[in-house]
Amino acid sequence: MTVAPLRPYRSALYMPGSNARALDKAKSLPADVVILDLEDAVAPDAKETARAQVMAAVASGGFGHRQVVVRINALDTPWGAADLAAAAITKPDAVLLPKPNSSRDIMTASVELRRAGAPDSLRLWAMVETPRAILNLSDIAGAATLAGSRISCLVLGTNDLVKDTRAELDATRTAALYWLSASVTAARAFGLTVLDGVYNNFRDADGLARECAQGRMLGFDGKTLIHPDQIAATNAAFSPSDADVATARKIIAAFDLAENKGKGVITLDGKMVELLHADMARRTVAIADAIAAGG
Ligand code: 1VU
Repeated sequence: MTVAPLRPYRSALYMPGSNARALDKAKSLPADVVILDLEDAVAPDAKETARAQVMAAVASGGFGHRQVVVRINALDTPWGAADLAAAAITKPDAVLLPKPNSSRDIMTASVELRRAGAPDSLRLWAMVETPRAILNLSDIAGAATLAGSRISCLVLGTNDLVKDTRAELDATRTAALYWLSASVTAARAFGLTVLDGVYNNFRDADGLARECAQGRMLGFDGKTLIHPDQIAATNAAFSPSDADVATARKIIAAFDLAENKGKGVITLDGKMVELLHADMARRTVAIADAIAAGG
């Protein structure tokens, strides 16, 4: 099973692979992840140009702390196989696979990546964007237990889920809560990172803040984005606050006291604190340190 390394995944910005200007910006924007898109953001007649542009951008490097992810076209489209083969030799940090419905789809892409010469370090990220994927979340995330699966992250595709289920999302996203929570649970069960879907109304800062807060409460590591203006608020929402970090350090320090050595539960500021809270506190501090170090 893959255990995702402790690093921030607060903001993951999609950028159309056909938009050279957007790709140029990828190296300077403060996103933790850039997703160079060959799929939905690229029109059919621009697919080949986009692939060439994206691979040239990846090959040129210079992304600093940012994780570089290439979203390929699905393997049953005319472009998917060539996208995958190009990514395998260009070596982004990960390939994002659209519309997998089962662990079999994950393993097919993993095997194809190996055949195409991808290094073992190249990860596979999976979109969760079909009703069948929701029904099969345990199987998809459970691919992490299979040798060579490469899977390390689930990415919610809420727009596609809305289309396929005919649900309607309001500000509360009530209709999506089952998809969102089930995806977080599946990711955690198998040690994967998990990212919330996009907020389409990119001029609406209040709506984005509300959705980020909700995503964080549901347990997501971060959120996928469509516009650079969404990055700062999303980074803030998914960063531990100063108060969170101070509390975490206090819990760690309390368990480190000689009188608390060997104890499973202590009282701190009138509250019960267990060893599991110390584990959570260490994670909070480690993420805060990683953010402070630039990712
Ligand atoms: O000021 P400049 O001209 O230098 O730059 C523009 C624009 O190019 C840039 N920009 C971006 N740069 C990088 N990545 C982006 N995603 C991005 N979006 C814009 O920012 C400057 C200001 O742009 P703007 O405010 O004038 O916005 P536009 O009207 O140019 O673009 C708006 C859209 C929504 C079209 C654009 O943001 C975009 O294409 N976003 C990404 C869409 C996408 O990738 N969709 C597919 C993934 S979502 C999905 O599939 C759900 C699972």
